[in-house]
Amino acid sequence: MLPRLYAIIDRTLLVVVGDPAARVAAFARELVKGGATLIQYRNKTGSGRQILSDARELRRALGAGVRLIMNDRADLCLAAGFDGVHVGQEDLSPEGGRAVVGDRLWVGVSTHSVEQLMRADQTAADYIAIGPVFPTASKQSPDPVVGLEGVRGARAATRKPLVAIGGITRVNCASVIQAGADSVAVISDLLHDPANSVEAFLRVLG
Ligand code: 3NM
Repeated sequence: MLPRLYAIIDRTLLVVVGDPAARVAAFARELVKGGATLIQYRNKTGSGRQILSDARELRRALGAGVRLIMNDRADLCLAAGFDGVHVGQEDLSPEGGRAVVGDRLWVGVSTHSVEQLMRADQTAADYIAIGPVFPTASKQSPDPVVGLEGVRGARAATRKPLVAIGGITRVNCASVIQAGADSVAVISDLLHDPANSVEAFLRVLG
């Protein structure tokens, strides 16, 4: 169900010159050119208006072949015609997200310990993320790193598709898959030269 690479666009980490929605869409097109098929849009600081504007442009630019996931905002997932919503421990619950987006779209949930993961396993979530696997500079106040040991523990505790996140690079991604993750979610190691970076990840991940 999940591709090996789950690309995340964090709006606050993109250098935006000119039309911001066009810049976000151009970056996403590069990811797709490299082979990305699953992309999350993440924007923890922008207004609803800004998020929707970026998201609609993404949907328009990428077409139906790419699965687009909205971070946190189930309402804007629907408004932009996205394919799913991803919620964190402090966002809507997976059931709350499901109530908004319905049964057809995906709901994903972030967890940061095996205890949280076991709770998430009992919810309506379609997939579960565990992290941070390694230290990360892309998230404010990240939880303690869970390491590859945390990924192994997560794998043992759920049969749902498992996404690993946090500090994952072309260099360490194979070890994360080996530890049991179905997919790796990546922000910073895609920022520079996105098309070639995605290609390099996919070469390693197969
Ligand atoms: N969530 P990078 S770590 C958005 O632990 C996010 O749930 C995390 O970015 C979690 O690939 C993280 O640059 C940041 O480390 C991932």
